[in-house]
Amino acid sequence: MNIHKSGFVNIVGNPNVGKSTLMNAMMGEKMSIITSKPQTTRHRIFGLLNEDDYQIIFSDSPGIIDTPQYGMQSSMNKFAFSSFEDADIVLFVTDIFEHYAGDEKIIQALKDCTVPKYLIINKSDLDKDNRITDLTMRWQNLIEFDKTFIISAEKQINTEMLLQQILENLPENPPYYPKDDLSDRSERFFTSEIIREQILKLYKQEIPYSCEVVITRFKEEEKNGEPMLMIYADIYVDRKSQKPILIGKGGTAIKKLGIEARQGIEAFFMKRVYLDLNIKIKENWRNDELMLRYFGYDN
Ligand SMILES: Nc1nc2c(ncn2[C@@H]2O[C@H](COP(=O)(O)OP(=O)(O)OP(=O)(O)O)[C@@H](O)[C@H]2O)c(=O)[nH]1
Ligand SMILES: [Mg+2]
Repeated sequence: MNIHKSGFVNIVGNPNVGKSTLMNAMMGEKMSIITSKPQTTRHRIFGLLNEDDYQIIFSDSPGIIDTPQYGMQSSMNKFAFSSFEDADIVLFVTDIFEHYAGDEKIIQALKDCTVPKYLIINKSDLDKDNRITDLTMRWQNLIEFDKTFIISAEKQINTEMLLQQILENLPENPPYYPKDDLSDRSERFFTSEIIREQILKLYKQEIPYSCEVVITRFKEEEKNGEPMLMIYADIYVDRKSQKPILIGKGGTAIKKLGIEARQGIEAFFMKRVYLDLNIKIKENWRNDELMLRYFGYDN
């Protein structure tokens, strides 16, 4: 009988180090949204890499937040730390710029972690002044990792080598999910993420962090003999004053958001899309238990 391997490969680390970029590189697909702003990812997202003899479940997670200021951020941290509980392999991602003092919560979690754990030093393509040798030594003094990989998730340097090592350590198991699934997440989830990605890219300061997107209707219809996705989304802001900012002068900002998000959704589903965006105000939703549950931040 042929051997089949399957297991959870959980990606953890601080915000903005390239966890989602790594997830997408390993999957060869856009699963998680990526932006230059920290705290882009807010949930755990599974990407399923399927071959005849294996199924890797990659788990992307929010970056760990030092001092959570809202219920939403506490939930994000819970999602992140839960990645240690169900992992078969942990990929701890840092980049060539990060420094740890050694007393951080995540360092303790890594020390306590009993499954194989790999140190992933990302963004090697930006290493102009050869920091990597020094960094690797520092890490070796701090934690005993099973393997170290110096990679560029963006340029896909050493990612194939990482995949081969994961396959070696992956436990023998039947698949956990149907073999033709790509993710545990729904079409609605990916749609809301693509809209949020554009909010992160187009708006400044606190605005993206105050927004949440909910898809209220997602339906395929036929328009002029062609399939078209009809999508209605609510964008929640947590202060009244943020609504006019989201709309912009004469509606220019929201119009741009609508166009960019629609194009992103069309590229993802490879279908034409009609997108309707509706702004809603829910004061202080980031600390509102009911709203957090509605938005999927319950643990
Ligand atoms: N030059 C370079 N940039 C990278 C690399 N990997 C990621 N980035 C950039 O780093 C930024 C953050 O990447 P993400 O993948 O969103 O980081 P993340 O760790 O998922 O961040 P959070 O979701 O906020 O926790 C983006 O601007 C990426 O384009 C890399 O290998 N090289
Ligand atoms: Mg991310």
